[in-house]
Amino acid sequence: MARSTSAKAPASKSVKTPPDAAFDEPLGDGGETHQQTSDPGATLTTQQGHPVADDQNSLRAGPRGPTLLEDAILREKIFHFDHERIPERVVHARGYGARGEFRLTKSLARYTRADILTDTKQPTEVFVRFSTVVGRAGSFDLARDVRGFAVKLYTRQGNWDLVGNNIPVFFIQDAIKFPDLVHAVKEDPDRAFPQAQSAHDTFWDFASLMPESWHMIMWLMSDRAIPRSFRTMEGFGVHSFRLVNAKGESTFVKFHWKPRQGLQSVLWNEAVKINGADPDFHRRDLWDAIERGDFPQWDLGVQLFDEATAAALPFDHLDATKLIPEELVPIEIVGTLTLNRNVDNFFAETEQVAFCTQNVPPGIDFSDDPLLHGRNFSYLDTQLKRLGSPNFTQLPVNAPRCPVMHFQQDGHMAMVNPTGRANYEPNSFDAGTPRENPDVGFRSFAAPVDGVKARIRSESFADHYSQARQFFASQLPIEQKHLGDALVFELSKCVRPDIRARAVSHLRNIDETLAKSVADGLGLTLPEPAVAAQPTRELDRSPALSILANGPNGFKGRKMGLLLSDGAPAPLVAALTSAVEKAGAIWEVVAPKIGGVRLDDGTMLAAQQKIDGGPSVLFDAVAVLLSAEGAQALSIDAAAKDFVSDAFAHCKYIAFNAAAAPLFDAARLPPDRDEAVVPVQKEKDAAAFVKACGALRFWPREAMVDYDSAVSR
Ligand code: HDE
Repeated sequence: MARSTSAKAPASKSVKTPPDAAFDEPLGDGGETHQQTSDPGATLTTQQGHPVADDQNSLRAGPRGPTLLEDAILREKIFHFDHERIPERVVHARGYGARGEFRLTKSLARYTRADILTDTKQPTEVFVRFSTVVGRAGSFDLARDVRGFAVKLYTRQGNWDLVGNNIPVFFIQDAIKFPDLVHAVKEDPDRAFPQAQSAHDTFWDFASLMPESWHMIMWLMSDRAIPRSFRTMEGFGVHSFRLVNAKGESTFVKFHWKPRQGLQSVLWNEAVKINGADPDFHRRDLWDAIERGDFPQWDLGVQLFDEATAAALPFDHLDATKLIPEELVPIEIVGTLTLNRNVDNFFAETEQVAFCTQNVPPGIDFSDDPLLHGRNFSYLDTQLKRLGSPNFTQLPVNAPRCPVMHFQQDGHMAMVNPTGRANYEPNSFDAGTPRENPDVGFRSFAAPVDGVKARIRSESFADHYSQARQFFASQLPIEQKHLGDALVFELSKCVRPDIRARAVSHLRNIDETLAKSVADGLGLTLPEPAVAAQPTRELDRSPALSILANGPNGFKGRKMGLLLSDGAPAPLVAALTSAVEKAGAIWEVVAPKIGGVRLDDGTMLAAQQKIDGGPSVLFDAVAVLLSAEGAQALSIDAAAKDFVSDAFAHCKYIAFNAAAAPLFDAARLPPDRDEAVVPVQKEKDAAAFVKACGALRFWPREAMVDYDSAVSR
């Protein structure tokens, strides 16, 4: 079953990507794949299509003699293998993609002529790639880090790439500082560690010398940087963009993705353990949810504002270190994104997807945010480096789904090639070649531009602390505590005391109590406040900035871990699993042996995890249902004890049957357990327990079991 490498010539003389471009067909030529064929007797071939007789042995002179250079089959196979990798992304290297669709529910025709924001009838195909920023492609999912939330919308007027993050602001104001930021946060150039984390001297050295980074640092130290799932994160376009209508009028816009799953994060101690137990925690979660038909959804929200509103804001909206609180400019929900298909091939899609912030259809335009302008250069440039050819737009995952008509030609791996003679414009050869079209074509907003050429930072960008303070003030007490703990953790990893002190000097401009408690947690004398370009102002709290105030209202989409032993009570197991399923959640059995457990009615129940491979950090809530013998045996098992004590320490809801109690004692749970450690005896207890699990955590417990207790507030 040969995979063809010949390109199909389009009918038109211009370059045209068929609307059905091989998105459904994993290999770029739209041909058959070499791994999946309906022919059970398919013959293995070389890349050139030569049938292969022996794929186990290379060509040798005698059974113990030298391998022959003549072996073209061996050489081709090794040659191709040697070139399997392409450069990983310089940032956001570790990512995970999925396909889906966007449906507009409310037309924005008053503001824009972009088809995707005005046509409420037709859905638009999308590809989303979530990512961490700092770690390499093989790093773990639960680093404390910003998450990328990049969306490619294949609109009928060309691709729109909304390349956002799960945090609405950024570290720096000017693109010229981006290489410095990234160098500082990535591994040190001499020792190549620490990887995939900001908890080290060079990051905090840079941050403490860059006052503008402190608003984003507050977000990075908050639980936003350790999300429970990609499904439970918000997405933000960050910059102000413009919508431009048919009359050429412009309205500023900020884009938001609001997860219908609610916001949810993990605890830091949990994150550390998840990274060991399942480094692919986030990608597995997304893959599994889509496979089981539990399609994650996000509503698209827009904040629309005119020049007058922008001028009246207490900060400059062109400064990417600032957000516009929802309470000031409300968010209007205009559509929904649904992820409903996993990729067929990770490399072809998730690795080769090439987002470019410059990709906007007519009706969407840029503001003068200097960071955005730098990005508009960087993304195209980086794609050439990574994908190696200006023809990366022809890869199925990148190809627009609308007609593509131009006179650009040739280059590496040109797969979609024009025919005919006229490869320039204007020409008089063929009436069928494309022409510019002022009616439907892209026109930049006619913004007046005036200024003196200079390397300059606007005075209106100078307030570095007021929104950092506002963010902190908008968190619930438990979230404030986590933020303080995170700062202490990260700065404790800095070896140089002067860097720790310089970092705390910024906190004094943000919140005195926070500064004091972090200094205390570090064993540091409170330093003088950092010199501030502008004094910190008191801004109103923004409840929308809290995760816990915007969490899910139920256990739907979550996962229960059932720690079972042989002889566990079958009726309770049945009641619990059916209550979990009724709540739209899922469950997994954790057992001493992966072969499963024999319940007390003699039925066998398969296990998905052996205890030491399925710690409770992988679950949102747990139930421990054991026989007396099982409890006794597990009471001396360190992994079983960790299962229970971690679930307790991470404030999870825990159900148990009476026979399981000895394990709880062995795990040294305090005797006066709280209301979220729930005895279940009868079937109705199971339903009530699952209902209670909707709260996801029992926070009052945290004061009792504070792993990160360096800071006591
Ligand atoms: Fe990026 N960024 N970035 N970035 N960024 C890249 O492009 C860059 C910034 C973001 O899943 C790179 O294809 C500069 C802000 C995401 O493929 C590169 C600046 C935001 C992704 C690049 C920024 C982002 C990237 C690396 C400062 C949030 C992953 C590989 C001016 C709004 C996209 C690539 C994916 C990736 C440059 C700042 C988000 C090098 C120069 C602000 C989600 O081009």
